[in-house]
Amino acid sequence: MLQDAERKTLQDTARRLRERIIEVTYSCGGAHVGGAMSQHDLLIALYYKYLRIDPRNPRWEDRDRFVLSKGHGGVGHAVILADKGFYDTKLLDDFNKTGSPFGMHLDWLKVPGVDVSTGSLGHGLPLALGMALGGRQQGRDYRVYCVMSDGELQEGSVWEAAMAAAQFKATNLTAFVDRNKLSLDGPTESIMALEPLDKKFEAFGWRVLSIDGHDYDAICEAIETAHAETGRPVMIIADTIKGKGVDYMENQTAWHYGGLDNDMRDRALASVRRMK
Ligand SMILES: Cc1ncc(C[n+]2csc(CCOP(=O)(O)OP(=O)(O)O)c2C)c(N)n1
Repeated sequence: MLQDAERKTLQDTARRLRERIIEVTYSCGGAHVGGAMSQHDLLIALYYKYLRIDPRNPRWEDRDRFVLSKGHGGVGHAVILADKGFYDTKLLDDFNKTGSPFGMHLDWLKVPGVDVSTGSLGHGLPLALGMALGGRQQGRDYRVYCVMSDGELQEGSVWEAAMAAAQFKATNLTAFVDRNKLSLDGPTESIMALEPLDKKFEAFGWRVLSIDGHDYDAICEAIETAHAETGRPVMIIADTIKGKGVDYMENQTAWHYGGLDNDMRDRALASVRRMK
């Protein structure tokens, strides 16, 4: 269990940065806002409690690595990196505009704090595994975290990496599935069924933890369980809500990607401000 004050700090930070996601989505004309909202509490817990990083030294060799394999959620990652001090938050005023360092998918050569460019789904887990094995080979004690979307699990490369991570006992790798159950054009279970997803990863040799992906006590407990695991890599299947926090976006496939007019922005902000 988290202390009340710490839980509240995480929730307040999450709410404040959900507002930033809405502001950036409004100003840039459109973004993958539904998935940015579902992944958000996982990223907040990692960035504000666990990741060993130094915003003044983004390429520090002993930093923990973070791979947003669902690279289309870049708008959510970008507001967090700005808030952590990797760059001036004013830069986000031009997010995804011509000449900006920020594309919809973040480029690690242009955006400080990004460890790897993602966007083409299915590459993040293999890359994260390579970083984890590389760190172990070099005798470094950094950890690697990877967040995937559930629709992304259609990519065969995810399962190749899952097999290899278990084979090589990559316990310095912790992966998450943002299990919001909706993909770009409908429910995952009608497009390409994933269930029983926990059993699939278990069969591939992972320890699987299934949690509420918006509950900070559950997220933190799962991450700490993963840190303590010595035999198998850990997959955290986080039950989430696409569009979490914005009432009219929640569980709506249509909000996979979207733009906001003034009224939509105001209603989205009001909804987020009502969150705990
Ligand atoms: C290899 C590849 N194929 C297709 C796409 C286009 N695409 C972007 S997001 C997306 C769906 C991603 O999964 P989903 O579960 O919808 O993500 P989330 O709900 O977490 O936003 C697809 C197919 C892509 N980025 N990469």
